[in-house]
Amino acid sequence: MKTTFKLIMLLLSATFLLSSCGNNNGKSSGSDGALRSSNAEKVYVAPGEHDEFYAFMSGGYSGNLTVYGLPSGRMFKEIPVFSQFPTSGYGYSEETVPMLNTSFGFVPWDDSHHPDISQTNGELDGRWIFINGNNTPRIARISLKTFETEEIIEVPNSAGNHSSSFVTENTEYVVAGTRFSIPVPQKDMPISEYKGNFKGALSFIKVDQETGRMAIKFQVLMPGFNYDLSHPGRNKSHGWFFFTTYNTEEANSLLEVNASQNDKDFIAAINWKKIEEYVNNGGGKIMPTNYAHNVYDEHSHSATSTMIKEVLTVDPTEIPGAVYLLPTPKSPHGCDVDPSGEYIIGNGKLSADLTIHSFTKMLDAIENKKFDGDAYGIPILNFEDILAGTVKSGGLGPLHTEFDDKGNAYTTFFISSEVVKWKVGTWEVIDRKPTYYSVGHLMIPGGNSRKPFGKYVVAMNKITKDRYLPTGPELEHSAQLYDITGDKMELIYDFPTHGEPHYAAAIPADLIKDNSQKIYRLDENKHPYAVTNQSDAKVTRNGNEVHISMSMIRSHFTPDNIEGIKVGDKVYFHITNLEQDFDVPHGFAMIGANTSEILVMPGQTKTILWEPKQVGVWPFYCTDFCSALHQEMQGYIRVSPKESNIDLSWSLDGE
Ligand code: RUQ
Ligand code: CUA
Repeated sequence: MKTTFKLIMLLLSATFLLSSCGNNNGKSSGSDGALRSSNAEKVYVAPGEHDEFYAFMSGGYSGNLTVYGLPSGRMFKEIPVFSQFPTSGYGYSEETVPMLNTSFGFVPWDDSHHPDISQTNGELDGRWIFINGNNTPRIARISLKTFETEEIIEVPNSAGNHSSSFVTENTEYVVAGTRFSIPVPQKDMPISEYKGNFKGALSFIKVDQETGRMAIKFQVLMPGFNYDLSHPGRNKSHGWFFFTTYNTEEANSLLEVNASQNDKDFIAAINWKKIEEYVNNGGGKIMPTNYAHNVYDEHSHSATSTMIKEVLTVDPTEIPGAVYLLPTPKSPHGCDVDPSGEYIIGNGKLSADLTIHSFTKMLDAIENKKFDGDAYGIPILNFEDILAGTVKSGGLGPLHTEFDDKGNAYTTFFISSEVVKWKVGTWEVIDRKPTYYSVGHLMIPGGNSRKPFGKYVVAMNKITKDRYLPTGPELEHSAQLYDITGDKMELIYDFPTHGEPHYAAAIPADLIKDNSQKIYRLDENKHPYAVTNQSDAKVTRNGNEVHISMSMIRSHFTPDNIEGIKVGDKVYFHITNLEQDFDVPHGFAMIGANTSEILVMPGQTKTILWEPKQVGVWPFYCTDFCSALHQEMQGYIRVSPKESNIDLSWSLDGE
């Protein structure tokens, strides 16, 4: 106990040391190539030219997902996922409010962590990207055709949905594992009775190959450890999924000490194919629960939220051969599998070395029962019998490993603030480069697949300090781009990132860009209040609810004068953008609106609620500079007292 505590203190002080002496590091990178002028060419994307890769970075506490180009580091878009986004009206417009519905009610934010791109045969296919909501456990699916969030499913029996949202080789499943173990089902009980009584749910969410629709197929109820990160098996290990665990001590207080006692935690190896077969044959137990499934329809431009009342759970001890525990030193974080599927890497963040397990040896150890006891009935494999090797890097705090296409691996070391390149199979260290500062995760395009594109590595750093002009106490995080085409890595670029990118995924632009949607077709618009022809614009009243079906086109609204609205009304503006040209959105802003503005894409209909509070004549206008006459794109609403009997009327140019 004492030694562990000392080790932690040592590691912590090392972090402080690095971050504080880091202040002159910005200038010391000359030998690392940051100042070499030829590097400028490597990241320079000339005006009008396109980047080679799309990079998707999680937003962390922003709850969203940001899209960048590589190598330029230019940010293209923030995709709203778990958080309200007044820029477009996501989470405010009537159509998108259901996207943020949960069993806890409307939750308009989250902490988004780990994006992963869909795969076919273990290769990136550019259909969808998934990301987890960490706080209120959810998984989102985003279309890479529209770059919009299409679906969010809540994950019951889960808390701190962290070992998520990684996909299997053919996107059969997107997997979500709980970080915190909890009582399952939830109940009122003393916290001190955690040990032996809480459970960790690992959820396997089936993805429909045509539509992408998600449905929880089963949850594996594991012992009450913390499940940190996960990766699918691939190639020969396809059919398995691997999860790092920590707090195998099952401590419920002062985890920084009490969850660092065991010399080894585990990687949990789950044979999901076996469990799938088991549940397909009627295995498992249906448990009553309550969780939201929210789906956005591209044609009605509207989301619906459905509450689901049960989930299928499985007890891993009842399925022989389904789950094993691989001892792994010391509170591992990243759980990574190399492109061949043979090596499973546990990045023990409190250790110096990196432990690599062999999948072949794992199967052999299972076959020959080389066990070292069990945990709650789950066999623990004997460490020596499954060990493939160790990378003795001399770094501190290994966190996450990705791979290139030449048999090399790249590991971040948080405490020693560096990226270490090593050879898969010989475990020798080839190169190491500092990061500025305190790198968390790293990303190689396709790094979590059979086919990585080993041209760049992006390091996502936790601490920015002096890398950019100061912006007060709050700074954006910093990413660093390394060229990894040579033997030695070369730092070639720094760029700020939005929120806190915990993780990222990138894909060659060619796999997405030609499929990217340009407009929504008006003739496919199925929104109940769509106005596809401006002569159909109208205003209707139902009690104190007023529905305005309005259209917009360069550069007017139809109607643009409305009378007969009263204080106390609930006014719904249903606005259709009649444009059918790429990149001609119009916006809509109403004075005193307690919601947000909305941005309406060509062919789309969106609705915003306005509750007029004051008598008068109030203007609205277009918020997106859409033409030379954009400033003319405006209108008026007359608001009369509650008891007035002025009839509803609307017009455009007196008609
Ligand atoms: S992740 S660094 Cu390691 Cu969810 Cu944050
Ligand atoms: Cu429409 Cu500005």
